[in-house]
Amino acid sequence: MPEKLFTPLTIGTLTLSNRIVMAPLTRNRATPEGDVPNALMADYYAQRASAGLIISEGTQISPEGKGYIQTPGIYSDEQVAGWRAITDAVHAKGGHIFAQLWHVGRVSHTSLQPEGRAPVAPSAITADTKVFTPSGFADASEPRALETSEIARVVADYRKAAENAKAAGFDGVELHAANGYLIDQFLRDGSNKRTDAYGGSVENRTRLLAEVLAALTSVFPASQVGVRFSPFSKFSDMSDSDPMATFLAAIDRANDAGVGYVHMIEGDTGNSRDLPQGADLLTLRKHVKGAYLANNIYDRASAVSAVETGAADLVAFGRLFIANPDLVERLARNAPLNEPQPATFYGGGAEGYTDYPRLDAKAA
Ligand code: 8OZ
Repeated sequence: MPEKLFTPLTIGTLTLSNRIVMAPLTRNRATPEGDVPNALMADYYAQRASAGLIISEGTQISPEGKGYIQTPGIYSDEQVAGWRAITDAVHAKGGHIFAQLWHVGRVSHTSLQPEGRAPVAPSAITADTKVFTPSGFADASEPRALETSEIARVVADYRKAAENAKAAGFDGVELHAANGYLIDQFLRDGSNKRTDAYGGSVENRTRLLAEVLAALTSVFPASQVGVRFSPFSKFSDMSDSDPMATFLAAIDRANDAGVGYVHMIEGDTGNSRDLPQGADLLTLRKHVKGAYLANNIYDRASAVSAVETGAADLVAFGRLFIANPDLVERLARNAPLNEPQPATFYGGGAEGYTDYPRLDAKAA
């Protein structure tokens, strides 16, 4: 009997061939002119198509949603055509792929924004974090607080991006509501000091999340929409006075929308699985009505165990998928893994991207 991690999972009408998910991973290899997904990216994703589900790298829903150079977008016709070649390549290998819809909010720089404008955010509070600009790493710029009247336009940008994802052949979309980007900035009270219907109470701070999920589920069946949270992550200068209350309410919004899965970054993104006092993952996990996708520093043993015990339905791997295109086969055979090379994570070409060897190539 294979461990449950290696068995199929059906979500709505989609049957994933196993419970191993390729996490969304920013790699900064889109074409610099127009942030267009390209053939190199198609090769990279197709190499990883044996994942039960691939979640694309964050793809900005609008020019305003961009916070780093060479991240792909999903608002122009060229971008949709570029993504279409990628989803075709993944489907040809029997895989499934969702688009991660991304708006960075305040985690941006004037040099990356249309007409050099200030990035937008719930409140005019600068994030103490770095972004990657055309001239290298820079401090995030001071943002401008969105007017209440502008929020409908932001929601419409998300809806349009979901329509584009559908046109590009994606099997679904994941809303990036984690890691200190726009939706997360609204959720947590360290970054949201608004006094309108989108700030203050937990109900108000989760309102944008609910409106965006409603928009996405008007385009895709709700089971083909996921949402990613990072309740305890400090990444990009984030904080909340009561993360359990905030994220139980956020999960309520996800449940109300009927999403297919909730993707939880358990701990501090990419750094540690330590949790603050009072944090309890099992309580969050039990609150999720759809599938629960766990992420953050899993290895084979902890992933097998999480799915076996029901602590997770699916487990996402990031760095291990960077270094092992055939991660599913390697984990299934308990084979040795390639080591990820951080120097080539962000930007560059094929090196450290599409040239990690497969097991069979090594044997040959
Ligand atoms: C690392 C570098 C740039 C962006 C995230 C989209 O943390 C990111 C990201 C990660 O969600």
